[in-house]
Amino acid sequence: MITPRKDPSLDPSNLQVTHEPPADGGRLIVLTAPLTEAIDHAGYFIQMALASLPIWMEGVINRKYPKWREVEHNSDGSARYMPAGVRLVEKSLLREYRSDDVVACFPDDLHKFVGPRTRVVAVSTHNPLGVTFAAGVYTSIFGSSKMPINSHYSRLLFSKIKASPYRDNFKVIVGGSGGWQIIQTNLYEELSVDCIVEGRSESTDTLELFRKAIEGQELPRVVEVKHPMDREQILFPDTRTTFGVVEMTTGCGRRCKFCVPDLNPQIDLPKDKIMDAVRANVRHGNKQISLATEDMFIWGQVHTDTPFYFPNREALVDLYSDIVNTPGVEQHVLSHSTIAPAVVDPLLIKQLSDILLPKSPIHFPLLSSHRQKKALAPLIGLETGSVRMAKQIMSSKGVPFSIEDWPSVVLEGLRVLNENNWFPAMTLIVGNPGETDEDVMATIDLVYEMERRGLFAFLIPSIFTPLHDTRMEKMEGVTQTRQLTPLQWQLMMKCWKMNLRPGQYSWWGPMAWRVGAIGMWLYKLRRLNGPNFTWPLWMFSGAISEKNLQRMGKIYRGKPLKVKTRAELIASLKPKDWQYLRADNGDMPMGYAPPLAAHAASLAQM
Ligand code: B12
Ligand code: SF4
Repeated sequence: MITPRKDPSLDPSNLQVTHEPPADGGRLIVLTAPLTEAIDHAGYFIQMALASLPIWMEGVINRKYPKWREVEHNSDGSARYMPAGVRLVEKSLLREYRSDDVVACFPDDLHKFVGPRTRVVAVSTHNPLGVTFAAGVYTSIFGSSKMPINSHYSRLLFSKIKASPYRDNFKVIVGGSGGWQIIQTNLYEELSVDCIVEGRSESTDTLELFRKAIEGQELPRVVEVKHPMDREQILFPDTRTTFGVVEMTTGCGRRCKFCVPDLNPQIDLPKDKIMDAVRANVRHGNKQISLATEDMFIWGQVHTDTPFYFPNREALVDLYSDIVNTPGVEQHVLSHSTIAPAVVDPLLIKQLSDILLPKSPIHFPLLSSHRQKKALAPLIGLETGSVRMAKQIMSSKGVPFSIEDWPSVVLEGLRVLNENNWFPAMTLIVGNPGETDEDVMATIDLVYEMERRGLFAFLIPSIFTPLHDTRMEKMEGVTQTRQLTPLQWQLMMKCWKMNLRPGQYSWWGPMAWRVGAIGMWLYKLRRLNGPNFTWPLWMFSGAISEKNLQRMGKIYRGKPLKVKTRAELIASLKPKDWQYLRADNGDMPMGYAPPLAAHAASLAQM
């Protein structure tokens, strides 16, 4: 858990700047989000870095992106763009309130809209305290000041609201995927929050809550609102969203025990509404679009006669090509996916690459074979290389393949992806409850096997975090970096070493890295992270070769894995699933007969 430090810049009494009250008395309902979650600058990675780096490293971001704090406004001072969550709250409220009662603004502009007339300030937040996967880990590895940059800015927002001279007149309602963090840390008073909403704003319960707040009634601390059960009830933004985020699906269906979004119903949203929201973004000045999903490959295959894990190739190709061909869309980025579909339908990956690569803003010059060196980088969960662990926490992660074959599914899927210039960011969970040294060694084996095969994914190890409401909510894994075993540290450092491979081809790269890593260790990290961290860091720095470190008994070098080929994986499928395979991918199982309709069509062509 992140321990908040006392920072005078967050003290509301230091923030009580006197402004003229808004001429119109302020808006009835003011919506906002932390600056670091609202910015639409420099692509996804900046926000991920803001969530993962401690506040004392903010200078790194400032140097790399000197303009990251510059945001765009509409003529009335409201925000030109806001995270999709804010836009949907706005849209939900506009079903009941007039447009001049509701406004969405950046934190620095709150004083322009919060006035004596304001009754609700509603905050949408993704990750206010940095206690989710990955975000907390890196700050705690790096720091005496453990607060991630994003948490600092979230707290700054709450301090500004707390310092408002009209604070007694309005209620503060918080929602979004990070609201649970405030519930769990019980920071209501400190952050000056009255109520947290768990669930989607479309719900009539949310409207009821706002009504109560406007009437000045006491609000419960937590309100759980229902998730819409069908696609028609989900609203879409008709103004600009941060990074052009438009929802594509809710839920997932693979049922991993640690997962929050999987708790939502599996819904794929209608294409016409997605396209309207894409056009609305473009109309309001956005050039980038990203479809938010847990697994892009289920779209078009939810509640059809085919199991969702056999992707609907035609539907996906049609959707994505219409999006990238929408006039005004100059950039498109992928959000989340799973890896098994790449093994199931490699031709789908190829066709999507042909459509999506030209509009991808991501360039990997040392990895991509695309003529402009473009790449696609969805976020994919690898989580563990241990079949024993995978069975416990995510037994359906690789369907239609058996979880026994999980390492092969990962390696084969990554091969297909890399061949098509997809270089995914893959998350790994370290310190799962009950994780043994053998489990960690199995994951290390998988990572070394990737290296041996020349496969590339940006590996993001994070420490197990029991997320609210999941089936692992009550479980505890590793809680501090000092508790990590030498093998767990080694896995984390090996991932980072592999990630830096494409950046190390200059003569000075490895040298700078060695000196930097060891200097940092001498200066700070050895005290923070304890003795188990020492040898993995030497391995990471490359100052002593891995071979020598293994000889010295300081690290475990993964052993070669016996991996199934795609043909062997396909052959392992249950015969009842053969009907969903696409023959044009090849590798069909022995005894496969094409489905009758296709067979008849091919005969007719003869
Ligand atoms: C797109 C996305 C991103 C993008 C863009 C984020 C942005 N600022 O717009 C990027 C890649 C930058 C990103 C980064 C991160 N993300 Co993210 N992201 C998503 C994703 C795929 C979609 C989010 C989205 O816009 N959904 C659509 C909107 C409409 O949904 P929503 O925000 O939940 O809003 C609904 C409700 O929550 C509610 N609501 C929202 N706000 C409010 C406010 C009020 C007052 C009320 C009443 C209701 C309400 O109503 C809305 C619907 O009507 C989700 C997964 C998902 N499917 O939700 C993960 C997800 C939200 N991200 C997650 C994480 C962990 C991160 C990172 C910490 C990852 C990292 N380590 O770097 C960072 C944090 C970034 C930061 N600044 O701190 C987790 C959050 C886990 C948690 N908090 O418990 C999720 C759930 C993914 C996951 N499977 O774990 N992310
Ligand atoms: S595959 Fe990903 S989104 Fe789906 S249930 Fe597992 S962790 Fe959740």
